[in-house]
Amino acid sequence: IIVKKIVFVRHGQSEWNLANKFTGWTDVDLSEQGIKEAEAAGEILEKEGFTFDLAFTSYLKRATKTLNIILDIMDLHWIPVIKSWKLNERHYGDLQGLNKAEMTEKVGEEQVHIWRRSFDTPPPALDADDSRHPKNESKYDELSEAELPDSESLKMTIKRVMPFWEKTIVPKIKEGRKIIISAHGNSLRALVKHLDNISDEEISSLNIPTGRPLVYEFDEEMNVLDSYYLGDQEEIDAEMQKVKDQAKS
Ligand code: DG2
Repeated sequence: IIVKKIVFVRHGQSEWNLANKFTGWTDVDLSEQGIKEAEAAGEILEKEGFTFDLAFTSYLKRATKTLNIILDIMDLHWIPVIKSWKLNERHYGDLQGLNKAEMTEKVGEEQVHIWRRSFDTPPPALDADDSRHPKNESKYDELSEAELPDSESLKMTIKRVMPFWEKTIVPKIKEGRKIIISAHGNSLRALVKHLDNISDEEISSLNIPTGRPLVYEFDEEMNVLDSYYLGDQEEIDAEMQKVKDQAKS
């Protein structure tokens, strides 16, 4: 059988991952460590013999810059890059900009866990007149009223990520294109939930580390044959645990 491989990567550490703030659609930059993580991702992909001829990313610079750094390291500047808001991070509503650990002190661990990992409870919504609302950003002008989020649960995120996956990405995988997707903790959790058939309950314990290439192998019917992170597995496990514990006070 012909095995098709694709690579997902959560952007390297962002300024607000570092500051431990709820980020969502806030367009923050990579931290210095995040840049290094992206470089290391490019290096290990090259070392493991990966190459790409098509890339997908979000409208958020922490993901696009991570992709650019990886493509720079791999000398793959030429490949087409398709950007879509549908790969954006889950919108974190009115929580955007608040510190995760401080909020745990304020409202308790359980409430923050619901905000971060509930399948279908969205965080508190942004007011329509809030200056952070995506309707005030020209990069989201293409979105209809109904598409513009003021907060999203994972379930709502799945509703916009999965059609993009099915209609735009899967046909390219089937054509045999060699694809890398640079996205975000929760937009990737949406994809992994689908690919690994994870239940609504179990997905709450899945955490994705920054800057670590995650490889999926498919057969020609798009059945998942295997999936694995590139890199030191012990380090990666520790990083996943850190993401999980991020909101601890
Ligand atoms: C983080 C994820 O998104 O946070 O929006 O704060 O992947 O873009 O850094 P990312 C955010 P958690 O849901 O893990 O708290």
